[in-house]
Amino acid sequence: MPVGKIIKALSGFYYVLYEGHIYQCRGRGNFRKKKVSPLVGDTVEFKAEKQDEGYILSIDKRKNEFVRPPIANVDQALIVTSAANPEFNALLLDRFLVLVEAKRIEPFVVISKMDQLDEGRANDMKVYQQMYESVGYPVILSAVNDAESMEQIRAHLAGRTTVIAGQSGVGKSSLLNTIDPRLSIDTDEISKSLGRGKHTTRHVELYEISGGLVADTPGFSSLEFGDLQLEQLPECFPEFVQVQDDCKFRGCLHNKEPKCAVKHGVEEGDISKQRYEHYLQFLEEIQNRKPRY
Ligand SMILES: Nc1nc2c(ncn2[C@@H]2O[C@H](COP(=O)(O)OP(=O)(O)O)[C@@H](O)[C@H]2O)c(=O)[nH]1
Ligand SMILES: [Mg+2]
Ligand SMILES: [Zn+2]
Repeated sequence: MPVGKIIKALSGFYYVLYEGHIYQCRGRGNFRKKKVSPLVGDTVEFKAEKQDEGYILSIDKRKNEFVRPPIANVDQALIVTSAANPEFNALLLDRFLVLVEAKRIEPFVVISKMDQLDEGRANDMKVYQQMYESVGYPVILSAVNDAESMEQIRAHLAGRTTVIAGQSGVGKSSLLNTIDPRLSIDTDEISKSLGRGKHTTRHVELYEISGGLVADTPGFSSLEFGDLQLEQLPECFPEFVQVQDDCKFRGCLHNKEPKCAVKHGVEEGDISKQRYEHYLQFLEEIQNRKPRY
């Protein structure tokens, strides 16, 4: 049986990519009894006599899976945040990074719309770039009219399955369309002229870009930490993980504890004070979360 990849799910059909062709399939088989339903990103065994009359027979074991957006087998997340319109927001960026780290997927960051900044503000973004890269996150400063930045992003997408996260309006769809004009994904501009309102990206679909697959999803629709446990939060900051063995207490939350290596790192300027402040804010948010039963 051929083994392909689900690149789109719509109205009860699954679209399976196999050797450059797309097969429209329905679900059928063992997974139904096991109450597993196919997800975009699944590797599946299928059978198709015709291209529009296929059946999915089994689903391969998933590397990971997500509910919002509904997708499986993600290798990395591209977090897009804009330098302007909407204004750069480091707190929101750190929130996305935590959510992605918590899912154990590798993030990389694009700061878009750099063409809208004057030199002074552009330099501020370079300082952010250096800081995040020292944490271990690749950062690309981009603009759709800056071909070199588009090429860098394309190189990052090659050969892997990527989800794109980021606030509405930061330029996610524009970026993909620029990298590969064949995609013609709806962007804000287009949807406005069609009078369809702002929320243009509705279903999850994987697009082929330079040998990789990319999902332009509505992003992480929930930016809440949901079921993230308090103890997990420090693990979502790689620069904390690097020094945590030097904290006096095991399981140090780097908050009120004495002899904390993270706080020491902040004082010494080795760890970004702003990232640490955001961490404390997230910690408080999780601590104040209403218990769920
Ligand atoms: N100046 C500038 N505008 C951009 C850039 N990228 C996107 N935009 C504009 O930002 C708006 C939102 O873009 P869109 O791709 O729909 O954002 P999405 O909601 O993240 O998919 C549109 O009006 C785009 O033309 C960029 O690099 N520079
Ligand atoms: Mg979009
Ligand atoms: Zn500590």
